[in-house]
Amino acid sequence: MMITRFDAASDPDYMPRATLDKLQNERFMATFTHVFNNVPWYRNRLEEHGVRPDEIQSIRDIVKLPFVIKTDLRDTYPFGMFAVPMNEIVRFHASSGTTGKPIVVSYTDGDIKIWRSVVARALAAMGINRYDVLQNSYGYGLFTGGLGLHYGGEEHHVTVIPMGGGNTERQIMLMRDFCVTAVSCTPSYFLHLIDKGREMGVDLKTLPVRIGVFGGEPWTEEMRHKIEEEAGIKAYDIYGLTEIIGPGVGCECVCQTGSHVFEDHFYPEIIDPETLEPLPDGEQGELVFTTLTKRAMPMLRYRTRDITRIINEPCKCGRTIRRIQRISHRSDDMFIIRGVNVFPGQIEAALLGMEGTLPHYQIILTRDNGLDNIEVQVELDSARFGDTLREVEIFRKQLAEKIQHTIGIRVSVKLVETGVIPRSEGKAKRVLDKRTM
Ligand code: DLL
Repeated sequence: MMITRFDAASDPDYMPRATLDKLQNERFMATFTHVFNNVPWYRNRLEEHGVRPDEIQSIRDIVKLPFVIKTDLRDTYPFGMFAVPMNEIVRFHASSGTTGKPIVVSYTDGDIKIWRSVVARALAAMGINRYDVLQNSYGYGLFTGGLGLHYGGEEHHVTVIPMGGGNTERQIMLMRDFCVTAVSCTPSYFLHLIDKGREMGVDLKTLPVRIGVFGGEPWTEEMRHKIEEEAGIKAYDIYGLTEIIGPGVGCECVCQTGSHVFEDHFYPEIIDPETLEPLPDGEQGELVFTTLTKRAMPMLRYRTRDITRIINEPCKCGRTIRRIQRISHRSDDMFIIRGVNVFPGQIEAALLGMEGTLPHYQIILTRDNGLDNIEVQVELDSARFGDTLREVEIFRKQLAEKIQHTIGIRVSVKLVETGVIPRSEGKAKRVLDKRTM
């Protein structure tokens, strides 16, 4: 499948690589100078690491720069990373950390324009156009999902319904009555929408909805298939994080083979999370971003904790900007149980690989007399409700074996009724670690 394109070579998605490299270099140098001149925290950090500004001559020297991590942003709360005076700032967002203070980010008018443009490019890459009606069910407010998709949708001339999260019955009603063709929300919330629709006698397959813009949390290929099948839509991945801009750092195109990174604004690197050494394209490691154009709060080498690899091979869509593989997990999502490293995504893939389970699950970790236990609670598909107790028990054992085979340790599986696992309106909480409670 080769997709024909008619965009000019100046379109940043399709720029010749050499032109893009040059642009990245110029923009990186301008950002470095801006940050060095305007953020005392960065100046001190460079000094502590013994890096002189004249050592940074081109983007190749980026590897000499120290990394920025989440706690640096907490330590400088609220405004310590800002690179412009307050009268140039037009917006704040914040990410709610699990503990303590949030991370505060800021935008100039120009930064907002960049954000709108990258989200618009993301929607275009997914095949959304001005005839589409987008129900935006990401949360509005300090979370970047709602306003990010809202402004990006308008920039792309899509009709945006500023729905926000929650009020699920109403979401179904509007989806049907407003002839919605695209929905943006977390994949876990979309599952909830499918279920609620069913309860209300509305099969999403019969509605005009054709595209889902899903991100904000990790999800698996198995989850994509489930969603596409049950709702009769194409489900695309959109990636982003508050510290870099919000949604729209990257997204999938219609080929669905990894997210293109908008490299003219965000420079990606992969590092080994242990040694912190850069890794070549193709190797899996931690994703690090440097913003190339943001003014209010630029980031130099921000460690995302997201684990992926850069795909350098050309994409069939013709875009020259590189892709990242679907984020398999975050390095801090991992839990260690009886010495074995486990990621929730591994369990999700094993569960959804079996017929007869619903995509609603939760992983519960407990400690009993010093011994760690892992229980996976998963909802049973109504198609199995007619099974005998013995059949259900056999199925439960098969599931436990499948997960054990994937993660290498024994787990207990509990099959629960539909609706027992809490539904999320935003990011799903997959792991309940009661060992430390
Ligand atoms: O979740 C921004 C966003 C909103 C992206 C809506 C896409 C759609 P934060 O709350 O700062 O920002 O969370 C960022 O969420 O580092 C990843 O760990 C995770 N994440 C975001 N998108 C994806 C995705 C928003 N498509 C953190 N796949 C990131 C996997 C994702 N993980």
